[in-house]
Amino acid sequence: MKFNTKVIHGGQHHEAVTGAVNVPLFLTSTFAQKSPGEHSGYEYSRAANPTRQALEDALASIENGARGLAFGSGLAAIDCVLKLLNPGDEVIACDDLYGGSYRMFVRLFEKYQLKFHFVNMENTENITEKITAKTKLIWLETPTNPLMKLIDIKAVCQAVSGKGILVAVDNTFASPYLQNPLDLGADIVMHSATKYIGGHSDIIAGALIAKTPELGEQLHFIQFASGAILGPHDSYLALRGIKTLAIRMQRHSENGLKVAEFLQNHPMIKEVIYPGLSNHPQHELAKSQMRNGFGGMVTFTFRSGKKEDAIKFLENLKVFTLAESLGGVESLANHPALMTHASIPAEKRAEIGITDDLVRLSVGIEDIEDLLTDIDNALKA
Ligand code: P1T
Repeated sequence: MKFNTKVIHGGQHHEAVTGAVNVPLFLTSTFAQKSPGEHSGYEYSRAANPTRQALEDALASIENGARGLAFGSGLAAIDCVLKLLNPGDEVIACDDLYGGSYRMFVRLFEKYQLKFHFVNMENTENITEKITAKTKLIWLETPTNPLMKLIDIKAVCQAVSGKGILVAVDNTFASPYLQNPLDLGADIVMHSATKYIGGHSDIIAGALIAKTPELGEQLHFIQFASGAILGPHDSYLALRGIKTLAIRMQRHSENGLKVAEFLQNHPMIKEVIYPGLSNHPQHELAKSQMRNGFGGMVTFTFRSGKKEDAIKFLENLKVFTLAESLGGVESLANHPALMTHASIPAEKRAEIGITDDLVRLSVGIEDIEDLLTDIDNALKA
């Protein structure tokens, strides 16, 4: 099955009793048993629920994995991966990543004696330098949030191959339409399904997709034992979102490129970071690692370098909404230093390049003329 078909049919089947074409909402916490331990395969909805199962099967299908798991948030999915580790284990993570992921690593898991090394993964050698016998997990985003750096998934997987180190890729920014990390050698894919998977900014949800059934089983055990599952209503909405993922991503990518090109030619703008621009430092890698386009996320800075200019721009947008999050059909704008990445200490932000004049746009699927006019007017203001 090809991708446009997979998003609609992958892992899906009609409901057994009535033939309902869409999976119903199974609003039940528990399932009747004939005799103790003798049940239909469903016993308690924390372990499995048919609506969530349908979403999980669709996730496994579109990421080419053995098993999908759906969580109550993206962070709950990351938390599940970290619980594969033991005290003393080491994680190498990319230095530019979602502020909440950084906060979880440093402020929650360091106290359970996990050690985190944050490195610039644009150069794979920076990873190999940090590998010790205790390294158990590589955690990366590509493109990264918010600096849109690209990391060569295949090269990273080759560099750690045979060392008993898992590679997990947060594929939130690309979505499975643009990139399938398991095909490039990764062991686990993670999504904030709040974003492109859901696609409509109406749920908080997370996903993991495991390459092998064994790893899927280990992750499912942690999910079952810790309890951070996605409820049936949100599972239904996420599954409904997946059906239009391909067509939405096409428009996000078309609009994203046009917004990036517009900003690049604007006299007030200093740098535009978008993997689809030929001057992106890893444009060649983007072309080989991603497919069908480069997505809807665009980051840029002001020629003046002034925080006030960024703030004024954000306050004057009318079609774009100033809000955290991304990946919905509507365009959003964000000031990472004050909003999504405020939990990263200022010195650290400065070190990696999240400056106070940096703006991140999540370009939606509206008419491009309206989006460009909105940006132009807000810049004039
Ligand atoms: O918000 P939640 O569903 O828990 O997902 C966390 C998360 C994980 N990984 C990436 C790459 C993310 O972007 C996020 C959430 N990000 C935002 C809310 C944001 O505006 O960047």
